[in-house]
Amino acid sequence: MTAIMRLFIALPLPEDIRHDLAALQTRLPAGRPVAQENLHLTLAFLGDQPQDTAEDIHEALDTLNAPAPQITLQGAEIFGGRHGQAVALGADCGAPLYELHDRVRGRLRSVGVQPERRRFRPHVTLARLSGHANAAPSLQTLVPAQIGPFTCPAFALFASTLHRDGAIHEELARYPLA
Ligand code: 3AM
Repeated sequence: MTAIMRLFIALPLPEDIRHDLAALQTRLPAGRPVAQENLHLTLAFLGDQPQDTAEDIHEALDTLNAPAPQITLQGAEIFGGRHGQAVALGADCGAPLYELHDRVRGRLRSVGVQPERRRFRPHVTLARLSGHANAAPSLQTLVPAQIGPFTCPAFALFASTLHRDGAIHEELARYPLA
């Protein structure tokens, strides 16, 4: 039987930035905070993939060379809806992050993987709320926040395992950026 893995590609955040985000999370009035070690900026969500495909994806990403993006986290955002809401900080960034996103997608297509088509809105999810919760107070807390600028020196392939009290993310491989 082939193992199936739930995969996504993301920028891990520097430790000091995750620390600052954790301080911000303690001020959120509602929701389930994302664990500090799991804070990331998603580039592509791939969903369930067979292990062979995961290996093809790894090989395709391993030779990708791109500049390291510089990012400032600011701007309160809400994603999702009835089935659950993500409270997030937007990512203010220049062309390198969009270029990296495009190149990652190109590499995925080269191995026959079609990532979701939604427009790329770079963000870091800080907490999850149920679909019917009022997100306004959480968004208000985030409006004045500004974290960075910082540089992400690598992106990574993650496996996500769903558990009752949140997802566990395992970093499978890390790809350096110049
Ligand atoms: O970076 P964030 O937290 O916004 O919401 C999930 C998380 O995004 C998203 O993939 C990231 C790593 O888990 N995700 C989970 N299921 C998804 C789905 N079915 C999804 N994105 C799109 N479609």
